[in-house]
Amino acid sequence: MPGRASPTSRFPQDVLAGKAEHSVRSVATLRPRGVTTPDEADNEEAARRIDEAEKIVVLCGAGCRGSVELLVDLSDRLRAPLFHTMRGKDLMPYADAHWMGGLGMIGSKPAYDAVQECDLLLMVGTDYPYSNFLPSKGNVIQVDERASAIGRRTETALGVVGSVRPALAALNKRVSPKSDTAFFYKVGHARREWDEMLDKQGDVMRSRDKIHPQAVARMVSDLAKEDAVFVFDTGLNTLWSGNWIRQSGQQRILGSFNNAAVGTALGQANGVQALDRRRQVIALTGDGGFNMLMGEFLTAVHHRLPVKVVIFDNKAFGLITLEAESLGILPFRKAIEFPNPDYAALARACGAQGFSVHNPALLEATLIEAFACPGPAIVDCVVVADEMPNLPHVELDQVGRYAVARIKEAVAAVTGG
Ligand SMILES: Cc1ncc(C[n+]2csc(CCOP(=O)(O)OP(=O)(O)O)c2C)c(N)n1
Ligand SMILES: [Mg+2]
Repeated sequence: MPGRASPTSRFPQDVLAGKAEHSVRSVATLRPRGVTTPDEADNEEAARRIDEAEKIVVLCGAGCRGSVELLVDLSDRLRAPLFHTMRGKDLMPYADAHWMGGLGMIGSKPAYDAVQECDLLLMVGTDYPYSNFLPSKGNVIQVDERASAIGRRTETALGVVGSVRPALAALNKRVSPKSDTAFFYKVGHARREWDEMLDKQGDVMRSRDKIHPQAVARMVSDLAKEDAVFVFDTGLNTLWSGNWIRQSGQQRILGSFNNAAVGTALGQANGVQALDRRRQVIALTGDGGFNMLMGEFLTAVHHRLPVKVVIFDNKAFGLITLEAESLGILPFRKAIEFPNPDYAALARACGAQGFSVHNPALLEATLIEAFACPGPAIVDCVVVADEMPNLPHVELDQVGRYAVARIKEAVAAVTGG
């Protein structure tokens, strides 16, 4: 797909049932996407700017798939931390010292700080959309085979139009190695401290009587197979899954990351599972998202797709509360909050297995049992509804607005208003 728009195909039945009389010659001309070789002059200029810079950060997007060893090589040569976009997260193991985490809300303060502090940000294979996390002073080199992506999100000093692999190979050949490791280790240290905070937030026994959503994501991560496929839905749950899953490097993370369409995780999980029935496929979804397209669970049962559905059950469109609060608007709770069905009973009524867990002490055992089911299963994880996500980068005035919204809510709670 040259433009990479989300494709929609509809075929009339008679087309599907029709028989081609001749072989189709043009099939032979279909090839996987070709490689775009960057311009030599651009490679030279990129290498020159890299050589001039001291502190370099690399932001890696989904376009880096298939080029991981070149990224590591570049990171070693430049002593440059590698950060990733959401779609890039699964490219390398969480534990790899080069792979310092995400940028943005699915990301950390150390990533934000490093990007703001660096002399040069190299954006590779990404159309990362959150401009307020990117530098605004133009110290950016962007490598992308889509010329249209270059300079689209922030001011860019140099655009290299080309596929990631040849571009990285060209840079690795040209750049002079750097010896100063101070920035790399400083960022690495900050990242480890951030991770320790995540560990605490994701500790299943943080509260004795309630499950925090971070613990659900972390437990799923700890129990998943080395090559599991996680499919995320959209909402607050994307933040829990995105920040607390520690990917192995062989696992895949999929989701509606460009469109942010709520309710799509289970349908995607079914599709992935249909391609490989032996691979562990885990859909992580909010309750709102699951409710929107819960019929997909019948598809899983019908086609014997052993997907596992983990529901973050907060009885609300959680992210919408936060969106309202960030604008200083009182959330319209009648529309945001809703009752849920008994998901475990629903799973059984569909002919599958269902589990429900409220007690943090039982979370691990419940997930182990559910993941061991040979067929599809739902795990209803009843989680704390008012958990706040970390805000690696929040403008002070936004913090102010949160506070205003909280005060308005407190007043409303007291006055009934
Ligand atoms: C198809 C679609 N409808 C609505 C939205 C707007 N939206 C974004 S997040 C969200 C809330 C999702 O709620 P839930 O699945 O319960 O997840 P939570 O935020 O509670 O984790 C909504 C409605 C969207 N992105 N896509
Ligand atoms: Mg919800």
